[in-house]
Amino acid sequence: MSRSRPGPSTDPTGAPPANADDHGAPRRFWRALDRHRPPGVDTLDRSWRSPLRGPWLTAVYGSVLLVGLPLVIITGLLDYAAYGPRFGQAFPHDVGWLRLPTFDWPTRPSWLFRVTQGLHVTLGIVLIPVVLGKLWSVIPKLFNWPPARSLAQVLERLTLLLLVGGILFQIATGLLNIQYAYLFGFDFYTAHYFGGWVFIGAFVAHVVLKLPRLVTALRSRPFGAELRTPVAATHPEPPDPDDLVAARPGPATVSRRGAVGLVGGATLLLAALTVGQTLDGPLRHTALLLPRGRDNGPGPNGFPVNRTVAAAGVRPEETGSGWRLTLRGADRTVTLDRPGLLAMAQHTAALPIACVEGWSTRQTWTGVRLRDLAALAGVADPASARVSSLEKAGLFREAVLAPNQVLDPDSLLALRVNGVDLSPDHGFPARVIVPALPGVHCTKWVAEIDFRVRGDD
Ligand SMILES: Nc1nc2c(c(=O)[nH]1)N[C@H]1C(S)=C(S)[C@@H](COP(=O)(O)O)O[C@H]1N2
Ligand SMILES: [Mo]
Repeated sequence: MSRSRPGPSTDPTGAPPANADDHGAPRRFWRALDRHRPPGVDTLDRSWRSPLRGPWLTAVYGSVLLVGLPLVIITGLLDYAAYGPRFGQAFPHDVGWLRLPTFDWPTRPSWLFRVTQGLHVTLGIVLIPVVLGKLWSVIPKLFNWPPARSLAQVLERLTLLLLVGGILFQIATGLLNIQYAYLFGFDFYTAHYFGGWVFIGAFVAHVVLKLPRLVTALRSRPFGAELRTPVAATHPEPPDPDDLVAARPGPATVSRRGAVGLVGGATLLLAALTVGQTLDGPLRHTALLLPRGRDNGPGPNGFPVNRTVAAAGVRPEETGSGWRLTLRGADRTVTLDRPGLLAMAQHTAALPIACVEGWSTRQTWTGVRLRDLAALAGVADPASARVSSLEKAGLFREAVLAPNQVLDPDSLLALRVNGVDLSPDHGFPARVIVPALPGVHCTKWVAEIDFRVRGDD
């Protein structure tokens, strides 16, 4: 043993000497593990010397995550619900027994999805420095030898593997998605969804196991006093049962205030570079980390475009004067051209578009109410509406709307935005805009709406 002080043997689940549960062969096994130390382990053990590591610092980072991560989890699950799993249009489609109770995503408040989506992405990004700080504070434990001293510890360390692996995986896939959206296609959603559940399970186990330690550790040093302590007065914490404090701490080069400030500062910087994508106004220019946070030129159509008309493969001749909208109802099919739609009652509403990549923006849309179109097709009380675009294939080709999303008085087939015609990139000749509907379902370049009657499949 390289350690100069008794370590986890004070732990009730610990190793030798005597433990009522540990006898015979199992006991010999854990002892042998302890004796056969792989080369390098002791050197490594001695090289973790920061006097800042200890229960208090770990608990400070931990308590931020204890508040922040549940918000990321809940908003993430809400986003899944917002996609309308009931219509088979949330990814992944089949989640087996992980299926949550389905409910119709509300249309009010109209900024609901903007908030859940924005919080999920923004918090997911700004918590990264806290996650890294917390991992730094416990990293020597990764190289502890023996890796476990009992079966209970093996299990605990397994949950840690899922916890750390889970959060790093979620961060990596999430970051890649907001940078290069839909490169992953189906696979990103599947990975991020199931990765999320792995993380949730490990997170709950970890909180249950460690919450008492967190509380004790926070109480051990008053926060305010700690923030006033300079480097010169920064000393290691007393040895702790979790072995977080270094066995041979070196002198402090940063205070705990410095360590907390570094992580806090990094978090604020990330926040400053990120929030702009969720807010309108001049702050949009500060969303430097996000390719999609940028303006789309000046003018009434100058707000972010997720996929351009060219990228979608919609040709100009399809959206010209030959364009027709087809409405299908129970017993009739109605065809309208753009002048015909403009001759109908027009309604104007200020509604946000909120994209899964995190950006959102509120614009003023004008067009025909979806419920008026439903009535025109003879389905005043639809069970659903399937909206198809001019696109031939792909994830965005069509979207299904629930009854509340068709009937809301602000749900529109928009023809104009901010007082002018929609630009080709924003969906000319007509696009769907519905309060609180995820951006991905606000179909652009609409070709057909199929209103289903209640009682149909
Ligand atoms: N037909 C079609 N509709 C679409 C898309 C698309 O690629 N094709 N992108 C969707 C996505 S993901 C979003 S976020 C919004 C973005 O609308 P905007 O480009 O007008 O801002 O349009 C949605 N509607
Ligand atoms: Mo989107």
